[in-house]
Amino acid sequence: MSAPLPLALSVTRSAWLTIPGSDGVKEGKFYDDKRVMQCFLYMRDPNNSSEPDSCHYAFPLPISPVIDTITFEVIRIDIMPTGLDEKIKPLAPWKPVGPNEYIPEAQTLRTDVKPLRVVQPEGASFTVENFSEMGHLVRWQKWDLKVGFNQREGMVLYDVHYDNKPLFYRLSLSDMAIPYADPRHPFHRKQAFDLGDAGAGTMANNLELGCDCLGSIYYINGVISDSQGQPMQMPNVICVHEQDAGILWKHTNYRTNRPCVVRNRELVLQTILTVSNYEYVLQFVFNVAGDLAYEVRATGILSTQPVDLELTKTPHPFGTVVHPGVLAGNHQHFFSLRVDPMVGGHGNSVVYDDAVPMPRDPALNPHGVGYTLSRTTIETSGGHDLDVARGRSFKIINPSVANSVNGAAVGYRVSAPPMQPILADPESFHHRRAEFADRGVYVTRYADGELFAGGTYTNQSRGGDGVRGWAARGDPLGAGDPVLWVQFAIGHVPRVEDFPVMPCETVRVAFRPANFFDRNPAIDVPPSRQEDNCSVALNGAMQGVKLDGEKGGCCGSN
Ligand SMILES: [Cu+2]
Repeated sequence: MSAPLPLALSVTRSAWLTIPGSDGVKEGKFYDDKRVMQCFLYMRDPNNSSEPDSCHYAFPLPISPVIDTITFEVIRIDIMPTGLDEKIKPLAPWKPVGPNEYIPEAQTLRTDVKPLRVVQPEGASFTVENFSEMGHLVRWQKWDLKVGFNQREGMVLYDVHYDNKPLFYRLSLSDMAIPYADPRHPFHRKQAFDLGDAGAGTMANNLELGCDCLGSIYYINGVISDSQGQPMQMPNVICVHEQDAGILWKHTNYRTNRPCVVRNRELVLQTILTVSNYEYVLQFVFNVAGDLAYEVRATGILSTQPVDLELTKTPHPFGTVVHPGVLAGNHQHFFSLRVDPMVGGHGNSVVYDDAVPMPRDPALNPHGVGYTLSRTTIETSGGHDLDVARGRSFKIINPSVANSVNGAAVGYRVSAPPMQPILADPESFHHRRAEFADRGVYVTRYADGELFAGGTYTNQSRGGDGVRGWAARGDPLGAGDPVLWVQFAIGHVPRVEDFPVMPCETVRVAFRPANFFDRNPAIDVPPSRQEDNCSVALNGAMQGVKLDGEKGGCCGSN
């Protein structure tokens, strides 16, 4: 049995537009020099076509028009390969398959989830004030920082201080690259630069109370320019709230059984992007111990493509079948965080420390257990990588400010997860265009206008204008004005569980003080107290239990 494709209505509202990158083919066949968009088409569930939120990514179509974005002409229609290789098969009538919906009304919802409310009876511990038409000053737990918002980067932080000590001049996500692995035409050009191509500000969600974050929330609006240069209000694009983050530090004196425990609390500045099928939850997260983190949660819907129905149970070389007739291609998500530091003031250096085994020595290391640290100062701009075997850690230090306890240069350590570099080969346009996806860390000398790791213009870019090129200048750094570009990634081999909507895949980069303070900066945070927390023992087992010598239960107060 076959059914007609309901193209007339659904295709126009179910396209995934992508700006295909250059592939170097210039004979005209692929129109590499024109400004074009490739449209991946989907259809609505023919049996439920009146539902606007039906998941069309379960119905990918094997045809893909390419549109001249100047004239809006359809300049060609590509037929996609739907087998295991590059062969293009004649189009065949659609064979019916069932839907795969994510909307709640299409599910049998579980009934045993009880409300979980975040209550702050005395209000939030942070304040927000406008310091200009466009900026907000946030103060929380010794932190102060300014928040901006723009079309390209979305949320940007400026002038970040802790306890009036300068830490960061400017922090922003500078770009993303998502290269796909399918080598077949037209998929070989599929690489999204979600900030450069679309704009994190343009794509920012209007956040909703009670949905996107819990508790006492402050919402920040943005203003960007529209495509005609007119101001466009972007309401509720950043939310600010506090969250509990488990235990920060604890010690129990086993001799007296007195515990001292302090809970961690975080201040979250969150913005969420919807870039066609995908969502990115982007957060700057501060804690009470002087830590700052940048967290990305990738969610939303996989970018899907058709695969022959009879191959549903056959392993595919370029992706995972997530639904009958639906292939989700393998891809990598690369993020580049731009860090313009002022740790302890301006005049910073970037170093990395390796933990290295000591050679055996009859006097100094006779048992072969010794290891020590080896510090390397990055003297010229360039690219660097983590080295797990050496426990490599990058640090931003201020050589002219000494720690009051041990005399070390004050610093902040950068903790990024190990990253598999871009897999596309160095000659490929994927690799050339994703200027930041090959190295874990780039360090450049500050230069005006160098804000976006993938270059200023990523649409159909061909590489050469981005952080790899800037770093290659070999600029001397010294204790000058370095800019650190921290890359992190998600290697995404899709799972069936990622469809029809993907549970968040989370990746976090942390900046932690390293010999910056003179002791644990959270030593003055009040202990966790039942009088404040009002926790409830559900089984009553703890009620009335008091161990010998224990003073005041969990909070250890006298
Ligand atoms: Cu992905």
